[in-house]
Amino acid sequence: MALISPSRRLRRTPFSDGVEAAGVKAYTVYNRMLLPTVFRSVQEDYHHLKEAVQIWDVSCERQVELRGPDASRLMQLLTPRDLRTMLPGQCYYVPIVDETGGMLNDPVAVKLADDHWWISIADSDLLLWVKGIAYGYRLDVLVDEPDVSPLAVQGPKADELMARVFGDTVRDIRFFRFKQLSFQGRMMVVARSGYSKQGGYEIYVEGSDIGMDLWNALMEAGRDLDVHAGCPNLIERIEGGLLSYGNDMDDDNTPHECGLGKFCNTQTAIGCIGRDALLRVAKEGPVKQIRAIAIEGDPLPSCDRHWPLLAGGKVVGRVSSAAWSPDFGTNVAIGMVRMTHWDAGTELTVQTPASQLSAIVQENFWI
Ligand code: THG
Repeated sequence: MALISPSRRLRRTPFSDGVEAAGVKAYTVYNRMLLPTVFRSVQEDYHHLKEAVQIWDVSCERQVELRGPDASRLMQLLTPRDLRTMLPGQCYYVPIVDETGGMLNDPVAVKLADDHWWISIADSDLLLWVKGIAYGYRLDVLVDEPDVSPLAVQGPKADELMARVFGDTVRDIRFFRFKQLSFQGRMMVVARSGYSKQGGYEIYVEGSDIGMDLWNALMEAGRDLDVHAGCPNLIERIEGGLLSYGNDMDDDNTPHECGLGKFCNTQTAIGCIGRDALLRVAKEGPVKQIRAIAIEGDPLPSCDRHWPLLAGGKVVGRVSSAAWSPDFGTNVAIGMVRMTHWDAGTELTVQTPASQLSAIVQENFWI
């Protein structure tokens, strides 16, 4: 592939200088912002993520900020997950659906206060939808994209590294909770979350000016922990079944098709947009659903279009993400499979650009 031409429309981040100094080898574009995808190699980054600790520039997880008396009401309009018992200090993984029940995004909602939320978005223009809803419903709420950039600290040594920079209090933060902690006299939201199954934190850095100070402090404090710049890892996220909006699902899919039914309480999420449509699909059940799929053969190229899944010559699904897993010695993949063929152990054929390969539907993801 050729290079990407830099311009103002393709936004740098507060940590881009650190990412470049660390020798980033490839980027993707996410929310019109640079997102690193490779430092040493996808496989070396994968092993290192599972053994040590990495600092990830995930600034592209932009925040949609809701501020004002109707902030909580707006948040509940956006998602079929029941938010009534959610407290400030909590984060929820929330499907966002349109009026047909189609997935618009799968962000992390951060509740700062009853009248103050951040929606930490995946790659779609959610800000426009949220501003439109707020305006159309005449809500008393400000909707904007603030200068907030998440920096993730992921891997088995993340607790030790974070304790050195933010103090031992980080060890007491529970999964999907956050504390406000000080760094160089600035308060930052520090959550136990992140787009890997290796454990770790996300620091929501407010104000681009302090980005590199924090990046450098983490790099220096973790030298003996073998800290390295990293990024969401394709192999590790497929093994863990972490979905990628725009790759594994889009607005043609319901949350139930995505296996996100457990994050929907459509009966009690009164007022949520798409509620009627979702009540119908929840009752009938989805006719296709996300599955873990093992693909036999040599390491596969990256999946940059849907690969058809076939049974008896007929299309019964598609693969949307795939990678060679060194730890499991097979190609691991995420696909959408029709009900008739989604049982664990079902043998299918996948049509990759190069060849037809045997694919087996798995009971669960690998980790
Ligand atoms: N962190 C933050 N913002 C984000 C992401 C993130 N925005 C974009 C993208 N990632 C949104 N998608 C996801 C997908 C999965 C998870 C989080 C965001 C995730 N899932 C856990 C799992 O599946 O194991 C569990 C969630 C739960 O149990 O509540 O973490 O990563 N800030």
